[in-house]
Amino acid sequence: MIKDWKSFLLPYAVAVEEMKVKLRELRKQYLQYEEESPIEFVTGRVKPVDSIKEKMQRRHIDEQHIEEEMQDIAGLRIIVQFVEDIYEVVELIRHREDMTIVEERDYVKYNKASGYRSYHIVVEYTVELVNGPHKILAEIQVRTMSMNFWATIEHSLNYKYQGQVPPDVAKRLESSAEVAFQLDQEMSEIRSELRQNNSQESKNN
Ligand code: 0O2
Ligand code: 0O2
Repeated sequence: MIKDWKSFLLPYAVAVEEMKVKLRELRKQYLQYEEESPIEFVTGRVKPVDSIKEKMQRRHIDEQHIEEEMQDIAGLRIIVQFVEDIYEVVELIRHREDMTIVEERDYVKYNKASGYRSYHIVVEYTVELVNGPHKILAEIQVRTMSMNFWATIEHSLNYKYQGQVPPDVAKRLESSAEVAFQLDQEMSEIRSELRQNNSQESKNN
């Protein structure tokens, strides 16, 4: 039995704080040297103890295996403007030496049955504590603002109705996820056309 949850969660809390700073720093660097940044904003949280316990029961995870099997105790979210930015951010993380990708789930190309879209990366990250280095797993979810809008509302509706959303509502949520994705695609096309126009104009000048 984990008696002292505060101590157990300490390395995760340190990791979330450090990773938020590091990922937000990337946005600052982009804006310093370029006109746009693939990262719009970054949020992070340590999973609340009640949610950890609920997930342990649901996924039959025992305490000895919680550190390897519950990959989202430390959770980061990177919100981007365009779908293409998701893949750019994933590559940025892949090339970092302080975060090692151990698993990837592309729910952007292969959305979940609910309609959910996001790119999930599980990374190994080392925090330096007073008693030495400690490796933890963290889950980074990379998604557009439109995917975030949908997931935030769908998550709160599911929470409110305790996962018992009526089938017709679930269907509407699923089709609204498609509408959200069409919006993403339209925005990407608009950007691409504007870029083409700009490069044509600069060639002409
Ligand atoms: P958390 O743990 O509070 O970070 P902060 O580190 O947030 O205290 P900052 O960078 O001044 O300091 O905060 P910011 O950028 O104003 O964001 C406040 C919170 O709202 C952050 O995270 C953001 O990631 C989140 N957020 C949600 N929607 C938006 C948005 O459209 N634009 C921006 N810039 N931020 C947004 P949390 O989850 O509160 O965590
Ligand atoms: P939180 O912190 O409340 O968001 P699972 O067994 O599905 O819980 P698994 O297989 O470990 O999880 O990982 P997966 O599916 O890669 O990621 C789970 C997380 O992705 C969820 O965390 C959500 O944040 C998000 N997610 C996955 N599917 C959906 C969905 O259909 N709708 C929404 N809104 N979010 C989804 P938690 O556990 O809900 O935690």
